[in-house]
Amino acid sequence: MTREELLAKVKTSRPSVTVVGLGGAGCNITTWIADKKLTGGKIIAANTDAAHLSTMTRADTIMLLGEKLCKGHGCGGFPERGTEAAKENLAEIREEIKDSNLLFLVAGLGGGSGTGAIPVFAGVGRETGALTIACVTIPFTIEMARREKAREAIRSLAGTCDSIVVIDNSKLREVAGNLPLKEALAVANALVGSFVKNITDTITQPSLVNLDYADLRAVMERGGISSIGIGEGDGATRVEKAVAQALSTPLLDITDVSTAYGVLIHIVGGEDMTLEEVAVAGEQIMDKVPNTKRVIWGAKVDPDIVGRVRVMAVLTGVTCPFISGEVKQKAPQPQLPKEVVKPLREAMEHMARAQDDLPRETISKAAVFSKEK
Ligand SMILES: Nc1nc2c(ncn2[C@@H]2O[C@H](COP(=O)(O)OP(=O)(O)OP(=O)(O)O)[C@@H](O)[C@H]2O)c(=O)[nH]1
Ligand SMILES: [Mg+2]
Repeated sequence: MTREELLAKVKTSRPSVTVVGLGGAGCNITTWIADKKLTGGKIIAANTDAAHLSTMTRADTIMLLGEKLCKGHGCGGFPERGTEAAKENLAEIREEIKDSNLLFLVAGLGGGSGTGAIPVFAGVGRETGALTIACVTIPFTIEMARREKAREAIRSLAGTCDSIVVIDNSKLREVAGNLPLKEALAVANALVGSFVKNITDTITQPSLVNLDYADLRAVMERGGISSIGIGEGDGATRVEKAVAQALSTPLLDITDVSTAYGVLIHIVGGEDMTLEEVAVAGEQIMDKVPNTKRVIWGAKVDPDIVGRVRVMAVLTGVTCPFISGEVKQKAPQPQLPKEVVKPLREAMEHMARAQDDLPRETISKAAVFSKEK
């Protein structure tokens, strides 16, 4: 094989990624992703609300769902309408995602359009064999009835999606020190957005020796409910601190961290981060999540960070009281150190920045490990 042939092969074998934002919140999150320059993926904004959709200028494709049924006016909070609306567009949905290997479906659950449409898109993802990952938020506790709709939607997604990454808006506020609502929504956008962007960039940028599609598939395929945690650390044991924190403060209350099926860790640190630190962190994860079958992790150097590291941990195959309907026993809130509560938002913004194109010399320091037990 010549070098040219090999390069052509690399190009054609690169996974094709599609990110679909559904409903108002889902579309807003895709705008966040587009603003941070998603490499190697296409963005579709889909909504029944024509006015909101008309503001989606950053998407590659816009899709007005259920034009006949909703006449461009939204679903008024009724998921059944959202489902019927999306069914009107089935042919178009199939056409748009037929070549995708990796499909992210992004929505704020609790309304009509996103909540109702997401199972229809997930069904098409399943049909085409794409690795289908729903990334959703659960409404705030004050949005009572909406939380119930979100619960039903997640249960129904469990049968069609490979993984459902869930962020509970209420938990997010708790962890980040009771943020005002509007800021909490912005943080939720950044969290869901950086999850999608981290993964997409890592598996589509050939210059980064990093997680590949097969690694991702091994952890996320039939992965069930997943939760995300964020951590940050400094000092001699900064990676350990950051990983421990990310694992101990998931943004969805889960029954038992130690029973997670898979773990995906994404680490961003400065040029002073060493491979040894990253390897030690891997061992530590294995200790904290003893029943885990698969752990994959990637580390990336960002010259803008000095002395600190930031970690995003995704736990797959977890059970959570909200979705199973168990009465939640209010566990004592872990006392988070001040330096953690404050920079949660900063950490998010930072993770987003860290994904911007890095100069080549820093890329050579990026490391990845893949491990299977
Ligand atoms: N992250 C994030 N969440 C949001 C935003 N706006 C609303 N939400 C959350 O998402 C839930 C669903 O709201 P929308 O996305 O506006 O609803 P929709 O899917 O457009 O449904 P309809 O408007 O009823 O057709 C709300 O209950 C909020 O919890 C946003 O901009 N960002
Ligand atoms: Mg709407």
